[in-house]
Amino acid sequence: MVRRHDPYPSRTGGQEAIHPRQDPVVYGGPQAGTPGALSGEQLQQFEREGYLVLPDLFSDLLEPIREEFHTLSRRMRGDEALYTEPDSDEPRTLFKVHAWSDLLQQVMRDPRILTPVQQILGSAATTMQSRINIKPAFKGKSFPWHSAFETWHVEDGMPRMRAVTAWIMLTDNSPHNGPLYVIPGSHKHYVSCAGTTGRENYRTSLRRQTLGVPRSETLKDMLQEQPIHTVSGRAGTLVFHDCNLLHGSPDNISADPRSILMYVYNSVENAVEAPFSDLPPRPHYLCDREAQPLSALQQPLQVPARAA
Ligand code: 6CS
Repeated sequence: MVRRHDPYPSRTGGQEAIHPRQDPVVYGGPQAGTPGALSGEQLQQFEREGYLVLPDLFSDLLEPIREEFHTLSRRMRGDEALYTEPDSDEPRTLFKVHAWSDLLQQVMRDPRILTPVQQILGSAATTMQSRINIKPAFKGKSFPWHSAFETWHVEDGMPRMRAVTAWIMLTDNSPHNGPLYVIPGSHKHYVSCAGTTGRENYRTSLRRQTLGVPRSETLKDMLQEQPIHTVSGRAGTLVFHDCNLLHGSPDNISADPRSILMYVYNSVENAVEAPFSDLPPRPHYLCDREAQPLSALQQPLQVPARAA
């Protein structure tokens, strides 16, 4: 059997190593005259730092999204797509929210998100994954440093770095309530991690990830060159981050809950293949292998005011 070429090997049983990224970060460009399009400067910033923050862009939809989430979290209790915290039964992440909710499916197609996504990917996009992450006050647990692409490549078969994560802050994200930490510029390197992936690794990794986490020595070197940025902002802020950006987040020991709504957009020219781990693919709620190209709503989504 001829072995498939793997451009980004990881967890192949060898030692950890750092390789340069082989793919562009931004595949498209400015779209003068298109409402909501990112400027050349914003695209350059995303290319350089690997993330971009657009304050308050979704403030108008916060209430309906929050209400929808409360309904969903009651309805989905006990479902496989709802993951709990490592040490308790508190909900941690609800996956594939765009499939369980019309509203969240429409938000996914809102041009305020989809136009920049198409600029970054230089193509139409599909939604590979969506989720709501919940970090309750005092109890919400951390996520360690990792590149999402590393997992998607090994466990889902995403071939190249041509995907972007877009997320909306559903509560204020302060420096204290377990916000996202990123290492700007880290998306230009690929950390090929040690270890080998076990069957159904996702059952534990989504509660507490251990594989695909770079060694402390590697992180120390990276952080000497480029210190951590904390991604904070008011509820309603929209953030884009590159699929290979090293990110993580600390426990929430503050009195303020933190939650976010997240969509992973993959280029239609980067369709997922068989996982590079050679293990069976992860379930549909983690990686939608049948996702169709998305068309943007004609206008930014407007939710009618409810009668008093
Ligand atoms: O498993 C996933 O798809 C995502 N979640 C985690 C906790 N790590 C890898 C990736 O970002």
